[in-house]
Amino acid sequence: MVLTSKKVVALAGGVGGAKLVYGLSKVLPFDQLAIVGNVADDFGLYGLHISPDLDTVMYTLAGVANPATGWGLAGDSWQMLDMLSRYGEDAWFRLGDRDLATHLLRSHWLAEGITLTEITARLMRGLGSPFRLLPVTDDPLSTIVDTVEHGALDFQEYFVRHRWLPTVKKVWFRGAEQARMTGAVAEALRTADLIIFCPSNPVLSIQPVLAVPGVREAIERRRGICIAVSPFVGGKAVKGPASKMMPELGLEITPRGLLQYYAGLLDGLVIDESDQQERPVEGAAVLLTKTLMQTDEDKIRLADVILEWSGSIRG
Ligand code: FO1
Repeated sequence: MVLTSKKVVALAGGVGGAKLVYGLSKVLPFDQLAIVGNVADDFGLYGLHISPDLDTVMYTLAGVANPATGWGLAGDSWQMLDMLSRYGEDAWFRLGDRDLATHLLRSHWLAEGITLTEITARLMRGLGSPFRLLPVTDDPLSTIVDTVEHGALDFQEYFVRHRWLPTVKKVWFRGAEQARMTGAVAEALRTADLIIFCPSNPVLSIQPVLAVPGVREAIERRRGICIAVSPFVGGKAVKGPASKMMPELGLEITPRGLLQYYAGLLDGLVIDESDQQERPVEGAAVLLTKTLMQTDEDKIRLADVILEWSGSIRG
């Protein structure tokens, strides 16, 4: 295990990102890891403010995530959903009974005027995780997916209700122009020794973070310390819609395509051994390793290998 004094910032959203963040949390002291979380898949349901990507990372770090789905809480029950169904509601978004407490508290505190950043810190403390999980912005930001079949869909409508079946024409982020990067995120990026783009969906999880004014520029100013971990293994995404939607958007699901997508931001790229043929030839240092994270040991090993290798890429 590498015990390092590096300050690491991980940009993460969704289950793949949470897995690597878990590995990093096991090899870095708590004050040397900050996670910048996507909030553009946040949405309102029955008056509740739900932050799926923040919660996925939070539950994973706290060791309480549902291992089967990656989102939600392990061992949760569904009585509230059953009751909603009895009232004739279409309970398409599965909120577990215990998970509900997170959304209730978050919504209550937001209504009191407390920022999402402070709320996330309180929830993390409550779950006993000492790490800094920083929403990229405290302002409203929403992913909108323009589809051939249904027109513009709010992200969770596309992802959960329509099970990412519709053909994607365009993805954009409502509120991005007005959203302000938080001071905590600006400070974390400014003082980082290493910035890692986690193996999250580039379009749905990382792009909304980069879309917040100032974030891309803050990362560009830190060239020499920025790496991405490819979310692709064997030419397709490990989980979720990336393999389907990226080609629909004309994007290549190869390490080379990823490098083009993150053009101007990366100094290094970590790719799976199975994608060796697709190895980009220029533009970034490349680490070939096993990136598939099935067990906790896989997550910790990958975090360890990345931290060790990252010492050699500094430009
Ligand atoms: N994903 C699903 O595919 N179906 C669900 O019913 C669902 C419920 C859910 C509840 C709370 C939560 O925090 C996440 C939930 N997710 C669900 C996951 C989530 O919507 C997506 O994985 C992310 O937004 C994409 O990163």
